[in-house]
Amino acid sequence: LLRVITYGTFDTLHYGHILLLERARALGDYLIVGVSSDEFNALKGKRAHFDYEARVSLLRSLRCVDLIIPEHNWEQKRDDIVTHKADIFTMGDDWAGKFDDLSDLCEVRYLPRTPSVSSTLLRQHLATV
Ligand code: C2G
Repeated sequence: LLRVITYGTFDTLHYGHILLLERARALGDYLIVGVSSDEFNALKGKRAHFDYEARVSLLRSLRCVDLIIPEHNWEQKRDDIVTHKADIFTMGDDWAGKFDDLSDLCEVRYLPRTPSVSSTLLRQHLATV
């Protein structure tokens, strides 16, 4: 069975994240998601609205997510891939090329990012239908 791994903050979980996770899961049979800790977000220069526990609890509700692990730093991916026997590493293509160094361990795939879905975009769209 093919095991897929991906990482992210997944703050204010939205359509773009969910599409990405469903497509990541569809690359194989089992999806592992590394969720950025609040401390790592600070390192990434990202301020999440929701804390780690809240972001994890939302992801747990998704059928396509099989296992959640914490993401504490940039360096852990290689160990995670080995530990969790991941066959495919995938990220949205805003990261295209950035993780190609992992290709000695597993397949590296970048999936098209969903044009960021915002209430403004939705409102504009709904006004046209
Ligand atoms: N994403 C997407 N469409 C969006 C927003 C995000 O496809 N409209 C994807 C991103 O490409 C990423 C995943 O959803 O693959 C999670 O996005 P973020 O939570 O923004 O994660 P990021 O801050 O990019 O952290 O070590 C990797 C980092 O943890 C990635």
